[in-house]
Amino acid sequence: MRIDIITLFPDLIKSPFESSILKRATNSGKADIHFHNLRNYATNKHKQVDDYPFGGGAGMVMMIQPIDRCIKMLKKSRSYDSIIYLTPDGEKLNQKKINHFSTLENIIMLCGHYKGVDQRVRDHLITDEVSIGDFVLSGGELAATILCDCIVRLIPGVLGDESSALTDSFQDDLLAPPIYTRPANYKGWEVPDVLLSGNASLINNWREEKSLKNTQKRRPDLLK
Ligand code: 6GU
Repeated sequence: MRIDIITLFPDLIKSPFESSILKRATNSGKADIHFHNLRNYATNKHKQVDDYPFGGGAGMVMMIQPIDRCIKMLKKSRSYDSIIYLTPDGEKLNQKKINHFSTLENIIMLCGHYKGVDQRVRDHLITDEVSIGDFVLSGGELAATILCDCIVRLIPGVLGDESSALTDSFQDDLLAPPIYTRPANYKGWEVPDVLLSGNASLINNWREEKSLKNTQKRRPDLLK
């Protein structure tokens, strides 16, 4: 999978790709991530990428020309399955959407800043609009990083234990059960006996029950 991230602040998000799962995925070639500094696609000599909003109002608007040039350049070399704009007024991200994105070959992510992009970018160049939740970030970069992380870990072969993505919270609309490791007793705080029993079917039942109880207690909305 190839992901092209278009941003005014590439340095803001390069480092998360240099550790852990994202690093392993890129080093092994399973994920191919490229950063594009929008300023390099500015069309005037001041390298301008934003301008005042028509009709007045506070804040600046990201101009269409640099974004169009950058996307056009990328499209010359390959076709894209999805061109995602990260914006707080996009569709709220969930595991189902992430599962879908993880099946795609080529994705562009456009990170918004200031007041956002000229509406014509959204109307004519973007195929998907994603928000990561009901709160406002200062830009789309951190959201794009989160989206990349969520997608890349689902690419086959990226996670060490192949089954582990399947037992994530949300993968079946249930929260994950509690987990424990050694020591079985720490300062008198004990691990539930059933997990030490060696009885796989008892353990499975316990985990399913805990998943359901956790979900009922913390996220009843998921059960509807
Ligand atoms: Cl995708 N961008 C920004 N700027 N804020 C957000 C967001 C995205 N998702 C939630 N808040």
